[in-house]
Amino acid sequence: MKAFCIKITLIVFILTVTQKSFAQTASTDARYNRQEVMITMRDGIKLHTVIFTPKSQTGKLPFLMERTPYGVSNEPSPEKQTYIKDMADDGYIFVFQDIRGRYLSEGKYAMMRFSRDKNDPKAIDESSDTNDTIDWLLKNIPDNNGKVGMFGISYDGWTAIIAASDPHPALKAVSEQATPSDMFMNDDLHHNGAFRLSYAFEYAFMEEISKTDSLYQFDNYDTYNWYLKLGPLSNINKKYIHGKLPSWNDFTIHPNYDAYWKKEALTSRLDSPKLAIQHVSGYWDEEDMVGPQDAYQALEKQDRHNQNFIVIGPWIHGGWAGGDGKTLNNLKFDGQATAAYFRKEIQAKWFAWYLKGEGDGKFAEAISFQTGSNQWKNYTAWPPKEAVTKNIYLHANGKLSFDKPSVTEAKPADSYVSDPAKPVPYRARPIEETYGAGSKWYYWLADDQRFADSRPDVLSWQTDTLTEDVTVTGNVLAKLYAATTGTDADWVVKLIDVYPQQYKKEPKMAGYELMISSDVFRGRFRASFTNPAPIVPNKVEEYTINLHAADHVFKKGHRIMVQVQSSWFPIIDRNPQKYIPNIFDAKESDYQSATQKIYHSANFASSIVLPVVQ
Ligand code: PG9
Repeated sequence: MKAFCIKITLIVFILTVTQKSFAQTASTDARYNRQEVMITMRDGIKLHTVIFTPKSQTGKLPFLMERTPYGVSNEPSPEKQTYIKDMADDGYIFVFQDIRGRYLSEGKYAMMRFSRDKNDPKAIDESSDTNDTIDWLLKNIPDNNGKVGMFGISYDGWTAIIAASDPHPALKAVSEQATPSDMFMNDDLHHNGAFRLSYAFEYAFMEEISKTDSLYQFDNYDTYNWYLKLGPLSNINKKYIHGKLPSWNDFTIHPNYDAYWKKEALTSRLDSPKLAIQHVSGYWDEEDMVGPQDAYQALEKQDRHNQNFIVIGPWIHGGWAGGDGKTLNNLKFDGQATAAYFRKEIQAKWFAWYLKGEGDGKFAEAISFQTGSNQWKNYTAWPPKEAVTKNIYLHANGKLSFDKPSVTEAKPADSYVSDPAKPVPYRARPIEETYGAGSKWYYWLADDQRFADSRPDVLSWQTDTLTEDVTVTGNVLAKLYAATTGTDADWVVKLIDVYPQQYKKEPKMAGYELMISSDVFRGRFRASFTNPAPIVPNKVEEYTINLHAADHVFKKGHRIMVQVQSSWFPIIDRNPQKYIPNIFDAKESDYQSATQKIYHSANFASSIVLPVVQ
């Protein structure tokens, strides 16, 4: 998605306005000429494309292209779009295209279409559509310099990176931003095999019920109630959708990490960087935080010509595309305009070098905005090699410390009852429809976790007040030793920065519990994501959970906290807690309460593995 703000505008817009016909719609003061064309693909299907050329173009210019499922008819002139204004000021030929089967493009849509069989000359996929479009542009748009760049956020980032996997020779630079990489392991549809119910259902409905985006009409404003009343997942088709959403049907028959998900994943589609690639990720991206980190790692192994770069900042999904980025919900970054800086100093300069040869061509391998210290940092590798892993351990009485539990630990474990009839909400209720009016979806990863920590089914451990800063830069892991009375369980682990209870600098943040990294793990997948297995009741198992990248300074005077719980509803579907081979087939009676035990003994020392920079 281009940006969360664009997504809101887009949805409001599409709900109220019908598509306009092809017309020259540039306002008189626009600095770009606009044309709308239908470009014919190799199989005869025509794709709707909007092209902007600068009115005062003097020399030859490169193309900058974005391909999207979200509709391009209403694309304003580039210099009026905050996201690309700096590049519009530099001068490019901008191209926006509706992908196959969406909005005004012909053909059939497939969500994250599989790669084509290259032995079949008639086969198509997103990269062949891109290549056919580039062929057409080079021949038909005068005064181009023969070079193309692609950019885009989320789905649009995915179309860009897919184009880079099988690139047209003219494609020279791709900035994929918040692309999903593996929909079973991270990103929009699942996390570590746990199904992202509300997102998957609402997104599939939005994209597949019609060619233009439309929202599901919930009869309950608080969708927590709607999903709870839904009961077993099979009721989505039985009661509401009746098999009309192809993706939903696929989710129900692919509950494990099988060939379907592996084939879709970027890691199976990317080999080496064949052109310059920039990956952009947000530390608080509620949709596709991990995708760019994964795609970067996958390509980095083969990056022989130093063409693979990563940028990570303090942003929600697409948060760098609009506004100045001086704040993130309640957080403030000491006046640093992180989004505006990205657009001008990173994105625009990077494209200017690779498409026009302007600038010095010096780009750091990894650029990160470190929160807490609120400073941009350049690293020679991501994760940075200078970080040293240090475990921070859970203890009895809610304590957390860098000391390992000893044999004299007061109590070996803490426990709670996880009841699927009363799952822990993932954000404070009411939980509005994901993209519904007034939805607080966009910021939920940065919400104050105090709404959850008083529940009896959420456990917390915290350090004493820190006497010095603790800087965490790199990938965070949780090592949990846990047992359940059930035969399946979800484990949600959150690493939290607790602000001082008296916080004069920003009184609204006093005592704030800010998630720095978090994730969920579905217990059945502890040995294999492909072949799940029941958990043996009451047996202590070790779970290693990737909590992904962080670059954060826990400041002196703050505390570090860890929370553990077994539901995150309805973003994650309820685990029945009784092993059912396919949870999409579970019956109401299969959902049962379970007692969960989290261990912190000398033998079973649960901890968070932190990459600490001294
Ligand atoms: N997160 C969205 C998405 C991308 C790809 C597939 C499914 C969903 C998006 O914002 O585009």
